[in-house]
Amino acid sequence: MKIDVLTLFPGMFAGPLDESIIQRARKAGLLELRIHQLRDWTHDRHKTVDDRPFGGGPGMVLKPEPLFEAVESLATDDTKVILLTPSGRVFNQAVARELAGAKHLVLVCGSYEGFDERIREALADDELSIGDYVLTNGALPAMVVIDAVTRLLPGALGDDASSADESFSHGQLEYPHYTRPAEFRGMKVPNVLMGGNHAEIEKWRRAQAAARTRQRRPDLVNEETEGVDKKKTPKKTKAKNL
Ligand code: 4GM
Repeated sequence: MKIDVLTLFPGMFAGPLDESIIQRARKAGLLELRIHQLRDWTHDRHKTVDDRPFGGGPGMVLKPEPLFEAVESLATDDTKVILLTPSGRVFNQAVARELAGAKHLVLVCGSYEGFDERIREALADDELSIGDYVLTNGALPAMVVIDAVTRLLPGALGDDASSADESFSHGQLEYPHYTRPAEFRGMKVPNVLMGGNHAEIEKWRRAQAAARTRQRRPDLVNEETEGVDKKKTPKKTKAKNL
């Protein structure tokens, strides 16, 4: 998969995506990641990317011209253009799985008060939010999306780990895990895990996961829609103006 990121803060991306599994996926060629400075698509001396809002009000708005030029230079027919914004549909594991099937993503990080509406209307295939809070810019949300998607790419996780066998893949929270020592400061590992009865262990884990999900995340409990995006926010249609 190819991912191009458009940001005013490319320096923020050095570090988080240069470590561990993401770095390994990049080196293996599973992920081709390119971070771009949006100001590279400006033409004025001051590299202006934003301007005051028509109608007045606080803050600045990202101008359409640099973003249109940038996206037009990066996108092909296989590209999904995604804006990171607090008003996007909420990103979750189901959305991550959906994006992991794409060939090419262009992630557009906003800042300030957001994007000129024409960017949303004419450029974006989708708008995502990583949660109901406001950050100074879209770089961290973009990194969250990149991380969640990359680890789902076939071959990204080592032999020991499988993304099919984890929290959320069955729409539930994970069961409790233990490793050695069998007793630590008086706290014992549950007997069932020590016995080697795999059917019993499986049964125990299922029950634990179900109980934990019911208690901590009742919003996730519903057999019919297990593992799917329940609160499916409508996907964006370019024509629709909402
Ligand atoms: C306003 C409009 C995304 C602010 C567009 C971006 C939080 C998220 C920004 C923007 C952001 C999020 C920048 N803050 N919840 N700040 O995913 O891009």
